[in-house]
Amino acid sequence: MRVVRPLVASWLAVAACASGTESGGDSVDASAGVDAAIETDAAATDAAATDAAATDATETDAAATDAAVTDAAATDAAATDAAATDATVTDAMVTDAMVTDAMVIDAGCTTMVLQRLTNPAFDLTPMGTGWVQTPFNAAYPIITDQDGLAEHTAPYKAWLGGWDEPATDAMYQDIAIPAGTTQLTLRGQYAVSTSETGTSVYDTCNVELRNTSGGLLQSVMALSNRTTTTGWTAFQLTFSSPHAGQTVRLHFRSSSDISLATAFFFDSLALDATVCQ
Ligand SMILES: [Ca+2]
Ligand SMILES: [Ca+2]
Repeated sequence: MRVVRPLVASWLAVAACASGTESGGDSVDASAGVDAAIETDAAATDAAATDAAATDATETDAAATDAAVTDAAATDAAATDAAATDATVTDAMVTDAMVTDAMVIDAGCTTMVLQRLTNPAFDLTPMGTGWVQTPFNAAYPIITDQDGLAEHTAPYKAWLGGWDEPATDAMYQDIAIPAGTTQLTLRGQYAVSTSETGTSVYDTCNVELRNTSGGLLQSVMALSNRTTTTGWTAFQLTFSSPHAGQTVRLHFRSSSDISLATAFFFDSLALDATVCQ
């Protein structure tokens, strides 16, 4: 059976209050030292002016030498280009790409963050809108307002697990990621409570980004009876690829062993695609 425990009563939020103390320092009047420095600089400037003529002559010679070196280098570069025709063509192609990027930047674009999940906080009616659910027991849909933990956002949350028998709960949603997406981030709230007391993993819940064939793209969270929380806990993950123009699947799956339930809760999700338009 699904075990409903008084989770909230045991999860007391602790309000931490940080305080800081400003620290100050004494200022130092260094005006006397400045006066001395100015006098010293005046003497040094006179000396520098005397040396200026000689320095100019030296610099002129150096400039002539540099010009000669530059000519030689240019000649070498021309010979190299002529010999390596393929390399020159490749360089030109790379340059074109860089110019195109620069033109996009010059033209300007507006960076927009688009939340792509349907019913991200699970609160739309009818209950479960936008999500494909495979509950262990149809009488206990995963998206629910049943007791166990007060919703982070009312009236509904997702609840996987909580079974004291072998059971699997799963749900997912397929999401079209816009072309031009430069960053893809999942954020939200989760909570884990367990009746297990041992140090081994008995009950698990995995959150994964998959392709629409079920193949793993990237793991989001691997939760278990060993990763309990003290109430709702924020999480955020920026995926290693933005998956621009692809359809991806956000997938949740819990697995319970034969006894001692572990419950996994999720709420107030958002899948943010950052797009430059
Ligand atoms: Ca909610
Ligand atoms: Ca268990």
